Amino acid sequence: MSYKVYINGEYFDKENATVNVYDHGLLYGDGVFEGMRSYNGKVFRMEQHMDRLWFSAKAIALKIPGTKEEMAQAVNQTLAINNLKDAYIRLVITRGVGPLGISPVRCPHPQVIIITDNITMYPQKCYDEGLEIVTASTIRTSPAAFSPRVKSLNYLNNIMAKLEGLNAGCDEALMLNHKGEICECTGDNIFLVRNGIIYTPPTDAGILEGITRGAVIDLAHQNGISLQEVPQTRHDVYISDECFLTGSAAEVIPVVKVDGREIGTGKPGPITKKLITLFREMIS
Ligand code: PXG
Repeated sequence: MSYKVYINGEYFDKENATVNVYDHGLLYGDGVFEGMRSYNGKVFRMEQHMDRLWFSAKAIALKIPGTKEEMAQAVNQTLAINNLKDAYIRLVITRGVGPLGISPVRCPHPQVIIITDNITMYPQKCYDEGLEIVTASTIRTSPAAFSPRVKSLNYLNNIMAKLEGLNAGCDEALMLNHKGEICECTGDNIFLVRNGIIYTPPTDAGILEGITRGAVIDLAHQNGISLQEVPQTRHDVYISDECFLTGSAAEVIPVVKVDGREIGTGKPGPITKKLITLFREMIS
């Protein structure tokens, strides 16, 4: 299916949706993005995605053209034009075209790109049986270097960790932070369960504050399940009863093995299953 792609207010067939090679998004990874989901024609937590996009842009001194409301409208219009109800949305803002050299000041026109497409999730088997992940030796970007809270077009750090995971025969890799604490996976946040309490690394562990992470925290609170945002180590992972990941693409997915060690019983646990059910109810 050839979906139409939005570029700066115009629609192009997928095959002709191109950017200029002088765009600093391509030359230097200078830009920000959001990965969103729509369920039954409604974008999940659209406002939060717009807020995060605007914060990311602000952090790199990039002025997004128009308002959040106009951007949300453009996303909805792109979905409608492509007749998509359940979709993956990639919203990209690049620094725009400018002369060679890293200075962003001579790139006067940021580019706004909205791609809507079908989503390829993990196979159902992964949700039923759980993922196996491995700790990567590539650490997450230190907040002292560049804040991981910015969803930037620079993903090489995570891509290197993803490669380590794939080379180890796993679907995902767990990244530690500069202090050796657990941080997140390459495109998902991580949660642990011990003695009925859910634990997840706090924002200042150097994570991306996932929208799905936020939804799971809300669900835990609403359903009387204790949840604490406190630093976690690999030791905490190994002695956990349950582990799961969250992300716009993966939603809520169990993890049953980390670094070759079984987590809990080696099967998706009851709290993970409960949250998967609650999350599916929330999006339906
Ligand atoms: N950590 C990182 C580093 C991410 O990139 C998440 C956590 C989860 O955040 P959300 O807001 O999605 O709950 C992400 C999200 C893709 C893709 O196309 C990547 C993400 C989300 C959706 C699609 O690879 N990353």
